[in-house]
Amino acid sequence: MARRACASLLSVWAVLHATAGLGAPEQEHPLMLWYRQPARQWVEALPIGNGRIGAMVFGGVRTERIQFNESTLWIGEPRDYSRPGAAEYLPKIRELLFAGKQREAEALAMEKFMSVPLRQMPYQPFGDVIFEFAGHDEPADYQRALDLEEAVATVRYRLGDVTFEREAFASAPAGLIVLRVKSSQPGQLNFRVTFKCPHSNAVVRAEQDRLLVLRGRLPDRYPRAGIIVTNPLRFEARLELRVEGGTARAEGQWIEVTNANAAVVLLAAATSFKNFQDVSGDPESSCKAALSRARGKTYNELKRAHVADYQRLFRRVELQLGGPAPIELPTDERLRRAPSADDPGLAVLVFQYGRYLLISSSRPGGQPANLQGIWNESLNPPWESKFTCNINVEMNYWPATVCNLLECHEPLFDALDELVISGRRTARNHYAARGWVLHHNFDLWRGTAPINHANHGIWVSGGAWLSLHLWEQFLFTQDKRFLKERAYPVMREAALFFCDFLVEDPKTGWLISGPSNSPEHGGLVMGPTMDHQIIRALFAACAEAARILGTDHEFATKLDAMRARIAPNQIGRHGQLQEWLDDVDDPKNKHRHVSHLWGVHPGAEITWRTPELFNAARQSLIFRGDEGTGWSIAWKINFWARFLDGDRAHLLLRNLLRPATGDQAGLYPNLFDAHPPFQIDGNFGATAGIAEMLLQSHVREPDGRFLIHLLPALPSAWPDGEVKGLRARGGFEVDIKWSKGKLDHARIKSVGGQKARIRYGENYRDIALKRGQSLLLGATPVSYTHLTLPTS
Ligand code: FUC
Repeated sequence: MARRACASLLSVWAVLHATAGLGAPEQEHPLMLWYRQPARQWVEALPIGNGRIGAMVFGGVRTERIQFNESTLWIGEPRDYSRPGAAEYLPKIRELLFAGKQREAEALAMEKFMSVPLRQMPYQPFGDVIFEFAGHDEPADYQRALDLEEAVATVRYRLGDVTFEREAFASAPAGLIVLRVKSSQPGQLNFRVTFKCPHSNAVVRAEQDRLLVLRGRLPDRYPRAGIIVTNPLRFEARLELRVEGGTARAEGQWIEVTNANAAVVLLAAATSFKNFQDVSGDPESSCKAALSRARGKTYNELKRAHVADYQRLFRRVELQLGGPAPIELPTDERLRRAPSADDPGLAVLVFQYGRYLLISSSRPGGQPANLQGIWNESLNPPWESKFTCNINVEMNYWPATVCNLLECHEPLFDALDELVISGRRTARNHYAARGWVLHHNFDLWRGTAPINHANHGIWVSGGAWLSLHLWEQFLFTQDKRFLKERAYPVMREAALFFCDFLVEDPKTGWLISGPSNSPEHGGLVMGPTMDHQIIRALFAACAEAARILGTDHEFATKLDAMRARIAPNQIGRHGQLQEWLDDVDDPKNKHRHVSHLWGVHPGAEITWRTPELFNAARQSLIFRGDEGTGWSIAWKINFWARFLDGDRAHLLLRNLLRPATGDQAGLYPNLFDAHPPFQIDGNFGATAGIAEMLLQSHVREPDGRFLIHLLPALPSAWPDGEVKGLRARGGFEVDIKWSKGKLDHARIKSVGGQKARIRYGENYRDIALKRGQSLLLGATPVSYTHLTLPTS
């Protein structure tokens, strides 16, 4: 679809460029970020990544900088952050909070209850590959681009009659970054290449004429939150050069290439990290192994394998929104224009960019996407570029399910297996509880204890929320083996923690959560609404999973009974959904977090089926306003979609599709989301939000069937369009085509073999499809045809 539509766009494009005399991008489709000048700052450079190694391509002419990361290079070492004996103070902290003495409770918690050390460790940059092209001073027809169809970054310019081209991609199958530099005429390519490294313990040497090595350790001693941290991690990068024509010569820290036609650079990078308890890996042999695997393969073979691997994931979903899509404009100019002229094509680009970024930063076997995905140039990144789990890391994974990238969810599940081990210690030491608990952040070392400050660090629902990601994966795939082997054990222990942790509120008799907080808002409290919504969802999911698996009958019954006693959602005096047990919300408060709406999204206990709570939640969102940090705006897109208000969701989307300024959320020139500063959650949240406007499947019928809601929040700005390959709960793949604001048809394919009810407007249709069967559905419930397609 995208390609067909592009053919006509492209001819327009070609004409425009011919008349304007501009250097037009050569690619064949509009899923591309492109620019007429090199990146001056990091947030203009273009990201590539294979899930483990990420790089930012600057596209400089005389000097090219490829700043790279490897996902396991972090300060610190295996350690237990929990504080033995903390649990002794839990009753006193609760007593103080019940007595209204929040300050005293926080002070006691700061002294006796927090993580050791108080902060977690930062993610680190690895190094830069620097190319110098002497004499490349006055380029003509300069253009750099990132092609989302192939996941390849390119740079092209002309010097006199010679055109120079560079291509860079991060290959998951090869485990390498691969670059090619080439000139259009033989013997014209002259450059030198080296590594730079921001860590003082690193050494760079050209060990052979075609081999550069960067070898290092992180600083021996690193002061952090009042303690000295030791850093046992070792790291190594190896750069292997293949030169076509010409010569290559090692010269100290540089390799010099003279009179070549083309050169291919293979970059391997690794650390000694094996898992959160073991740093005895050998980065040198990891790099050598990846390079030797690539040795028999030509550049074109490596590229073909990369493109095939990437497209297997990327091409599952296509989106087209009619209306203007000024692809003849470079992306930075287009972004500057977006606030004054709506650009649905930019929404498509941002939607697919989110999918691109998830594929590039989260692959099976690797680390989950952190606050910056995998891309970070700073020794001291914002919020340590950790895994913040009171919204951020969850938002990173919202597109994994609905946007059909289910494998990209796996690194999060691997991290969960480790967090269970660490979280059991924290449950025992801080709460004398069974099961496992995770507070509002984790790092490479899987810290689970409360960090930073009691007024926001003691938030107990990180593990519960993340466990629900396992459940969601099951809902989307209906894979019972996954449920049994991977999901249920983690969910069960997360629920077990809350069985021991919940306390009876002396005033109401309800079971409540506490000490905890409503994320980063209002300090340490008993009974924040968000916790109760999450715990209810976890208990319900866990009980349902036990029944599906035919296990833990009594435990499931106990969870049901406890769930019924948890403090309910309450409507307050301003008509709002209460954020806390008491009716103390301030309708003027514009705080970025809107945590008490968790039950609307990503939760599902407040829907159009519960109109009073639904309206109260909407009122709360209206009070909070349409601004916020990047992720906050992105969450609000999803909320408004769930409130079935497409135009308001679109308005929020436009608040994100604008240039970021010093303190205003938006997008940077490379379309990275600005909190500000850069934080990747907003990219992923926007992608999920666009999907949520077109398809929802969180509402269930009393018999457990999911309701697949077509075009629930279609904005008037997108009257015509088509989406293919979205996923729905219950195990479905959904294509939808619409025109003039109305459904043309939808195709629903079963991948899980469950029954479902379809909703479009006020039309409903029940379906029962076997695995692999599809149904073509028209705009009204009578106009449908039954198709049986071969199982793919
Ligand atoms: C949460 C948010 C901040 C920021 C940080 C990484 O603490 O409240 O806005 O996103 O995570």
